[in-house]
Amino acid sequence: MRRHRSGFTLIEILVVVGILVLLAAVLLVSFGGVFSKSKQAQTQATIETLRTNVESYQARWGVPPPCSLQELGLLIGYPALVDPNKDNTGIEALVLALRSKREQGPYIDGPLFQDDKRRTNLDIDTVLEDATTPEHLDLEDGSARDLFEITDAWGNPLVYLDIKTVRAGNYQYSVTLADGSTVNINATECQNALRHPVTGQYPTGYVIWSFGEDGINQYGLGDDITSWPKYE
Ligand SMILES: [Ca+2]
Ligand SMILES: [Ca+2]
Ligand SMILES: [Ca+2]
Repeated sequence: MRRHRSGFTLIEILVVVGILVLLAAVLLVSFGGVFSKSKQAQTQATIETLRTNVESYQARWGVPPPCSLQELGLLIGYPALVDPNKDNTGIEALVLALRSKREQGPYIDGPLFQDDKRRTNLDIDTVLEDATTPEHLDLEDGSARDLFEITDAWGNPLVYLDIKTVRAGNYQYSVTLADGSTVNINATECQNALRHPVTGQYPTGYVIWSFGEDGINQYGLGDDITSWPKYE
């Protein structure tokens, strides 16, 4: 007489578990992809907002904001403005320039600047304590003297350079990342990467880029996210 079979055999259970594990892996991978894509899109949107802000500034001043705090200080009638360090210097100058109320400013997008997920001060620096800051710089109470950066969706500061400075190649610029480490922007490597591989032309006016998901600076190549049309 055949024994009545009850429940599942070990093989059957293993097969079912295997299928479930496979399904979970597929779901995880596809959700991971969606998540990373949304961070890329978010970062691209932040750069686009900044681009719009820079265009408004440029329409009033004739040139994009300088990427040096000293140069910005001279331009906006605040010669006491000096760079306390070389960390995040370009994006700090950009934020400060876009916050200026001069010539129909401020130019920076309010929500972008007020969103603490995208506004940080990773190198914890400030404008000189003893300097009398001009009213048009709009340095509000509390965070008044912080030299802010705008970050990408992974928490790393965006890089900002005006093309005049890129061409001259005599600047010092390092980036403090979200994990506290610091990487240098190499002026020559930057020139090589920013020039179009066929025409040799630089992007017009200025560049803003994010290091992308890998957090590694590729000067706008690889997975970096850029304000100019990518070369690859
Ligand atoms: Ca700094
Ligand atoms: Ca800073
Ligand atoms: Ca990268």
